[in-house]
Amino acid sequence: MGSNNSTLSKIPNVDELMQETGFTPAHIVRLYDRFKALDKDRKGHLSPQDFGSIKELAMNPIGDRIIGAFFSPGQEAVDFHSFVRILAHFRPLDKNRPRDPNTPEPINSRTSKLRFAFQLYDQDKDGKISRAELLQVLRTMLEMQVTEEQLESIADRTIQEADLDGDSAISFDEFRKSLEKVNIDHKMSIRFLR
Ligand SMILES: [Ca+2]
Ligand SMILES: [Ca+2]
Repeated sequence: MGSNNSTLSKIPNVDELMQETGFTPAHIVRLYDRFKALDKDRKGHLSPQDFGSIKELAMNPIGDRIIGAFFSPGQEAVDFHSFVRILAHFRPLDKNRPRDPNTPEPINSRTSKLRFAFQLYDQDKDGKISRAELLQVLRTMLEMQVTEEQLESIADRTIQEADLDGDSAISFDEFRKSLEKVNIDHKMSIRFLR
């Protein structure tokens, strides 16, 4: 624990960060080591290229989009705190912890996780997944396995099933309802934290 403490003391506002994300001191230390290892030229922040060496992302068909989620529009650097906040979306739900209704929604709540997944689809950030946006994701995920015609029919069927207000796009609310029974932790099992 001694070396953990000396690592933690290097991180500004580490207590707030742990409270906000729910990560334990041991998690934070591991993430800090991971961050430093990714930051090969010791810039103190990560660029999109630094993420290229994460094997789980390189092999993930929508890895580029996940990497994109770490960066705000026009931004090319992510510091340690933002890095940890994004990764907190991948932390399993706290099933047994009672939630104080006066505290803000935890980052790893089901709703936050769904919102994170939703924005991976909604690339123009207009709050809706259009048919074109859905097609783009499907095309990357199912590359080579299906014909363009089959892709389009999967996209149309998906929208038809999820679209409740008939605007031929999927809003966040419709997205959430259509995923009501899916185990979101399983869907988001990117194992950064091993
Ligand atoms: Ca959109
Ligand atoms: Ca709709």
